[in-house]
Amino acid sequence: MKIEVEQLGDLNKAKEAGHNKNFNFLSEALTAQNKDVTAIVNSLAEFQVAIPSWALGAGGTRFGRFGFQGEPSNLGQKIDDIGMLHQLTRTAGAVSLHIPWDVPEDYMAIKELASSHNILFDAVNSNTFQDQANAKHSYKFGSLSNISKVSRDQAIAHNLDVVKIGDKLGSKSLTVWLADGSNFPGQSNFQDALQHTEDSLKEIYKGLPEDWKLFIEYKPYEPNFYSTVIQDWGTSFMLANACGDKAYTLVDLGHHLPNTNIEQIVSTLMLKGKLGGFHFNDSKYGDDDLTVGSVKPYALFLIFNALVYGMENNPQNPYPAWMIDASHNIKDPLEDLMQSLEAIQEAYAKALLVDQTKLRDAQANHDVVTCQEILQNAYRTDVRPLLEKARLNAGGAINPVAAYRELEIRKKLIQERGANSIATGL
Ligand code: AOS
Ligand code: ZN
Ligand code: ZN
Repeated sequence: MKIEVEQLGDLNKAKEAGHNKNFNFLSEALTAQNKDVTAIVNSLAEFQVAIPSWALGAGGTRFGRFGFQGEPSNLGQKIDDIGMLHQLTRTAGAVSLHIPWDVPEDYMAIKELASSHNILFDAVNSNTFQDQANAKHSYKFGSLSNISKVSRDQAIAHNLDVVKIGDKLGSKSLTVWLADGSNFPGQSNFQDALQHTEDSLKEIYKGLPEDWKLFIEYKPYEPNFYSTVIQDWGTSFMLANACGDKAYTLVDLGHHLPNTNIEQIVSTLMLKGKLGGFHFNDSKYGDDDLTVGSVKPYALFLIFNALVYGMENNPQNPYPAWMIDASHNIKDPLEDLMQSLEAIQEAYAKALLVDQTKLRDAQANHDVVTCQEILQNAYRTDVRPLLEKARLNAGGAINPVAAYRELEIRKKLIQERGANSIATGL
C-alpha cells in the first residue's frame, strides 16, 4: 500500500481554494494581534509525535476485542502504517517499540524501512507486566518491586535487554511502566516494595548508555486495585532523583485520579527539569485511553499552555519525548490516530497563541478576568487552517482523514493483508 505523491496532490487541489480562503482570513486576524503566523506554522510542522507499535490494532478491553480488518501482523507492516500516517499528517515521524511484542527479526531491514518513511525510533518500552513464554520467574507478585530477588533480577535483565535492542535501532530512551502493586490491604509491605523498586531502577540506570534517558511512568491504579508502587508523579520524581540526571518522570494523561490538575504537575516537573516523556490520550474516568481531545479539549489546551511555557522558559528541562498512548476499541486505528494527532496539534497551536507577556502583566495586576480572557481568546480561535498550512507545506494532506477515506486505504489494506490479520497490542 503506497500513496502516490500525485494522488495526494490531486486531493489537495480540490480543497486548496477553501483552505486558502480560511487561512488568509485567520492569518490576517492573527497578524493584527501581532502574532507571527509563519513562526507558528513552522512550530507546528516541527512538532512530531511517536506512534507506539501496539497502537495499530483495534485494541479492546478485558471483556473482548473486536478486531479491525487489515491490521498489520508484523513489525514491518506496523512501520508501513505509521509511514502512511506520517505521509498524510506529517506529524507522526517516530515509532515507540514495545519489547517483546515487536522485537525486530532483521535489524538492518527494519531500520531501512523506517528511514524510507522518515520514521525515527523513539523511546523503547519494556514489559514486566506479563509473564513471557519460557520465563523462569513470575511477575504475578511484582517485577522490579518483587519480594523475591530472582524475579527482580529477571526484570532488571529484561530492561537491559530492551536497552540493547533500542540501541541497535538508534533509540535514546527507555520507558519503564510498572504494573507492580497490590490488590488487597495487607498484601504487601509498602516500604519494602518501594525500596526494591528504587534499587532495581538504579541497577537499570547503571546499564544505560551515556546518551540515553530513563523515563519512569506513574499510574494510580490498574491492574492492581488497592495500591500501585509508582502511583503518582511525586513517587516517580523521587525515584528519578534517586537514579540521577538521566532519569525523568513520564506523564501519561490518563494516569491521574479524576480532576487532577495535570497542567500544574507539568509546570512543577519542568521547573525542576524532570519532565522527560509524555503520553497523550483522553479519559472520562480512569486510564480510558480514548482519542486525544475527545472528552476534555480545554484541559488539553491548559496542559499545552504549561508545556509551551516550560519549553520557552525552562532550559533545565530537556525537550520532552511525545507519544500517543491510546486504544481505539471500535474505530479504525489509523483514523483514530489521525484524530489524536489533529487534537494534539490543535491544542499546541492554541497554546502558541497565548500572549505570555500580556498574561504576565495581567497576573501582576491581579486582573483575574483578563487572565481568563487571554487564555480563552486563544482557545476559542479556530486554528485548523494553521494545521492545514503546516501539513501542506510539508507535502501532507489538507484533510488527512478525508484523504484516507477518499483513497480507500483501509479497503486496500484488507486486500493486501486479508480480513483476519490481527495486530499485537493492548
Ligand atoms: C499503561 O497503562 C501505560 O500507559 C503504558 O505506557 C503503556 O500503555 C504500556 O506500557 C504498553 O507498553
Ligand atoms: Zn502510557
Ligand atoms: Zn496507561
